[in-house]
Amino acid sequence: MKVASATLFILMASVGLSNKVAAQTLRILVPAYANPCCDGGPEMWENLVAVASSPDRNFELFVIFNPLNGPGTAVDPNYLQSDGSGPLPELHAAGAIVQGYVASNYSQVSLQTLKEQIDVYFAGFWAGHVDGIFIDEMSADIATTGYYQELTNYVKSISPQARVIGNPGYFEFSNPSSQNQFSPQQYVNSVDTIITFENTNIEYTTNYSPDTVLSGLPCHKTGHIIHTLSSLSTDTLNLVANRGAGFVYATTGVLNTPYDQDALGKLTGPTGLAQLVAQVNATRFVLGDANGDCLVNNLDISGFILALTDPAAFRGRYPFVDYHQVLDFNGDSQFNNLDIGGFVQLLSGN
Ligand SMILES: [Ca+2]
Ligand SMILES: [Ca+2]
Repeated sequence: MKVASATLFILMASVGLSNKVAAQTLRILVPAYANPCCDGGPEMWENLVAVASSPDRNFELFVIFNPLNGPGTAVDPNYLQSDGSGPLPELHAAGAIVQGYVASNYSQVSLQTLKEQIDVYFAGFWAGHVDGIFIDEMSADIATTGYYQELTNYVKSISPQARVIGNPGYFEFSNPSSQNQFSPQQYVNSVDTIITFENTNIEYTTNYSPDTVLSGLPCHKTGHIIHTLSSLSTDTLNLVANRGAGFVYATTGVLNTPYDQDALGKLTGPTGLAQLVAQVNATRFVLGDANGDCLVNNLDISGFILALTDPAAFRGRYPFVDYHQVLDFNGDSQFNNLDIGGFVQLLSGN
């Protein structure tokens, strides 16, 4: 599509502007802690494979793989059989992003032990089936920044594309030792994504009060895990979106094992995962967010131009950004030059 050079100039000149809108491109992060051997496990894993395989899936599906509170000491054939079949390779082949689980016990587990567990996921008996690492029991003390940064660096040294998700499960960070070696920003950046809420829905609706360091971050930086919902509702996902988190899991499951069941808290019967997927699809974009980071700012200009001039290249770079919706400023269900004015207006705050 031809774009007037004067228009491109206007787009490129829209610099120095603040973020206008924070809403959502949600990714689902499923703590798939039920073993596919038994109870609700077979159904959970079948449903995960079905969701991952669906041609209609237009979001990234992350699955936390936790065979034995960590990688375990041998292959569990319920996940992976000796002939290479099983729910784990099926899920991975269907395009789900598999995060291997490790627990850091609030930085009390030795780095050497965790590195050995990470090795098992990437180079040991789970090799080829794991994409990233989920660090549970992340300390909220920013003095531990160096510890988590070292783990992240280690993962990246093995697999530069791997995502490291850390889970303090809490939205406020502390500095009890009054150290000044690390800043809150460095703490948040010690992992790729930080889970800043993991608790009940009542806590989420009444007591969520995030640390100031969490404001204005792109949505791939934070995630929220909400359990003990009375029902799955788009209200919950809209709240997650409005709070700027890009990774979500929501379930009616309850303590002590909210993730050993499906999203409707069931061990058997119809799954809640499909319902969660439908709700995510209904809440997942913000007008003008060309690069899918949930913020609208100058970083979206190059994506906007790419979508206008080379749609195939845009799809290659941002596969889950539906630019026909996200960049349709004049509401005519198409994306073309007629949408430039609305985008410029939004960026310039007019
Ligand atoms: Ca953006
Ligand atoms: Ca349009």
